[in-house]
Amino acid sequence: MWAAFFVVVASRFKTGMDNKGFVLQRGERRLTLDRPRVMGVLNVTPDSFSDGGRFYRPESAIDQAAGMVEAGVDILDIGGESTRPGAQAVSVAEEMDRVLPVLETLRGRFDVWISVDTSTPELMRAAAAAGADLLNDVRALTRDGALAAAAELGLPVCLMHMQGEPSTMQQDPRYDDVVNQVAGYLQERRDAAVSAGVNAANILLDPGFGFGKTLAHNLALLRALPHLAEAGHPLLVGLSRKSMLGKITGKAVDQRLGASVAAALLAVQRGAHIIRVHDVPDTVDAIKVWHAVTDAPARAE
Ligand code: 9MG
Repeated sequence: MWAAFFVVVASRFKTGMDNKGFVLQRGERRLTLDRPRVMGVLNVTPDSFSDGGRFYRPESAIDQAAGMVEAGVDILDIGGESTRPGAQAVSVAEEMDRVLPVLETLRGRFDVWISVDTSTPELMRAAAAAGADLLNDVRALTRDGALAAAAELGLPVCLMHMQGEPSTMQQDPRYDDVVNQVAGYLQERRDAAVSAGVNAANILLDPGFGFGKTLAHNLALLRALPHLAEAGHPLLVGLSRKSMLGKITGKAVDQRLGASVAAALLAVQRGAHIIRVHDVPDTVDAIKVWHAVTDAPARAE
């Protein structure tokens, strides 16, 4: 019995859990995931699907980030490559030119966690040197050199599932069993990352809503979040303003606030640890309500 107890305790240390849950670590900086965290989307691309490239100018992106920080964001996610369905690839130089000046300015100004949304090893290295805390890779470290870069840098990393590439991924996506295939892929990429030297405690998994998936696939995955959490890693999810919400509500991308907040809460309820959103103030409020209900004593006197 004691042997079993020690195995459980040791495995909790090994996977980065303390008694309150998961903890991401970047050097001395720690982000506890004992409560749902809000990641704010900061696209510095001319063609992002949800904000139409409004924050493409570095000054606009910085103002936008300042608003998110004031609203209580936990992580800023800066991306210089559009990954919306149909988007074309961007050169490494262009992606670096878009992201690095914004990252450098934000790092000098704010203490919140900063994530860089990239699959490009050169940018991963430059971003780490500029003070990024987290790598968010929608290609799950599959690009040449990405596994080695992530292992060498020691930053927490999010491994996301995508079927295909953004330019074609929404052309008739198919699965035999979407939940088990996505779970299997994430397990495979997690094992590859750990074998390359990434600390298992610093790995987040993400089913990749909308990345090569129909509405039915996305809904099956949302329902199955508790099953995906059984892999023993914190879950990051992005549902904000996505076309699945447009399909459900019939609303255009700039009219999906209510649907996005509802989807975020449903994900939190099913065990998501980090919610990637455009509308930070409304999501922060929704999570406050969620806390008030879940933290309340079972019976009020
Ligand atoms: C960059 N990006 C766009 N959508 C995303 C999602 O759902 N998850 C993650 N991790 N990144 C995303």
